[in-house]
Amino acid sequence: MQKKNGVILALDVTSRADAMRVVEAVKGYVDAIKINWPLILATGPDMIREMSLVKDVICDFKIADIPNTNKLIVEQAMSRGASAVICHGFTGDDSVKACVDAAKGQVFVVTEMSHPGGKQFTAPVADKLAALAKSAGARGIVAPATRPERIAALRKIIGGLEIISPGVGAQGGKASDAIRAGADYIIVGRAIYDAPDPGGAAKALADEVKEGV
Ligand code: 3DU
Repeated sequence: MQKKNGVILALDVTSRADAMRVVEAVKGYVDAIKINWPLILATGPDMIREMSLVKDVICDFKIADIPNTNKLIVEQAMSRGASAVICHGFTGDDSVKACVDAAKGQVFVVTEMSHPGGKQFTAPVADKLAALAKSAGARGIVAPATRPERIAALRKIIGGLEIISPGVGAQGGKASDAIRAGADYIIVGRAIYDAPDPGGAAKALADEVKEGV
């Protein structure tokens, strides 16, 4: 994934037709497509390959298991064309390192989650999760656009690692706030794929990211 627009599409639609329609409209304004369980369960894992022919794919499987299972999941995702994966860090350093090894470093570790419940269990340990991402050799972290001040705090811990940031739009966060706080990319789903004009919505977000820098 090379930064051009600073926008990652969260493609949480549940049909191949919707996936194709949205990707066709937005592909000029996003740098990667993030695929999560809804799309995979609805259309099958070959969707990873199909999307990877259009854009870099990040498999957001929130991988959270013992090291061997993590390794097997990551190998399946990467062999189908994923460029990167997202894993949880609360499973500990051996589990995260298993993902990092299997993905050759192309791993983003979830820290503080962006929804209200993210404050309950993930926020109190987010600094430690960010430090773990760094020590395990991950590419970056996932940090909440709904709390830009937390992006800034986590940036201090991870130094030059990348921050990808969900929570813009439907969850109430603002793209420019997240970027100004230190995010490299925003992750956006509903505010793009539910928009009457997904291409226009993605372009507006890419413009906002540029202005926010
Ligand atoms: O709220 P949206 O529709 O823009 O989607 C956000 C996406 O990012 C969605 O795929 C969700 O699973 C993911 N995500 C978060 O929303 C919050 C996190 O802390 C981590 C991932």
